[in-house]
Amino acid sequence: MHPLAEKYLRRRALPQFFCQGCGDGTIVSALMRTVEDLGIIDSIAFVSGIGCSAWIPVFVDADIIHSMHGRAIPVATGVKLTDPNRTVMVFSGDGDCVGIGGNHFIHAARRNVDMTVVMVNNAIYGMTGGQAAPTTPHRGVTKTSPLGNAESPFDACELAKAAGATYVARWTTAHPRQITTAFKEAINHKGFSFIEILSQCPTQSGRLIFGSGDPVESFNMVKNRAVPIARAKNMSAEELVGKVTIGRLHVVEGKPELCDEVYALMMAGGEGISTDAKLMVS
Ligand SMILES: Cc1ncc(C[n+]2csc(CCOP(=O)(O)OP(=O)(O)O)c2C)c(N)n1
Ligand SMILES: [Mg+2]
Repeated sequence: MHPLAEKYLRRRALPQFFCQGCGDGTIVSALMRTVEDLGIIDSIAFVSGIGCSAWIPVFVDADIIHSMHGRAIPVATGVKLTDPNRTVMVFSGDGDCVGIGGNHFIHAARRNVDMTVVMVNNAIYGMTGGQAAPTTPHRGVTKTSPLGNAESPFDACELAKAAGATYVARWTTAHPRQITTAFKEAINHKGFSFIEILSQCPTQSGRLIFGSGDPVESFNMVKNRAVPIARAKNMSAEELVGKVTIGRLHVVEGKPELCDEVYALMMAGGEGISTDAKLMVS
């Protein structure tokens, strides 16, 4: 067994249940490396919703709440507010995060809660058998869009930025080292950090949307869609059709963070801190 797995794998959660060729295993491995490098196994709290990707942190033997579909972020907000010294990290699928959980997602970004949300985007509801998600490409064939998806997908990173997230990055499962770096940057960033990871799902989106259930082909399709932001800047709109930009997309420092604000207001008890909303309008 790999030394990191030897050290951090939650053995009582075995056997793992990811399909052959699923990208989620790569993310488990990046997470173990992150926990090791930052030495945070005892101070991290994972929160996840329901879905295949919600199982990622279950295989790391740290504190975890495996909560409800779409509700990981409010549960994580509660953990952070009651225990602000915790490193709080949420793992969710695309359906979990921007489908049923979309409203929680935008408000956590607006509040700038100090947590890291990882959204594994496989472009589909994987666990429940391949229904269309808000990330399914236009005209993509799924179990609930057999004639092709009539809707257009969200760009979750743009959504996070617009809602107020202060760290936003996107990588793919073909970038395990960059995922690890992004995890570390996001954890060390004060505020709401969002990382989207494009991942292959040979069983559902590979087979239904992208035309191949072969793990290697599914992986290569994800990899080939990705264009680093520096290169994308020199590409035309036509060249970028069907491509997705990857990299560290957005960082803002210094925006007030929710826990700091709440505790400062509580400690001041109404003294010394202006609560005049007119002063806050810039
Ligand atoms: C309130 C609620 N609605 C629906 C479900 C059924 N359900 C479980 S997982 C899931 C979708 C999972 O898709 P996603 O979040 O993209 O994760 P993936 O399995 O693709 O990693 C759904 C609809 C549920 N468990 N609870
Ligand atoms: Mg999904």
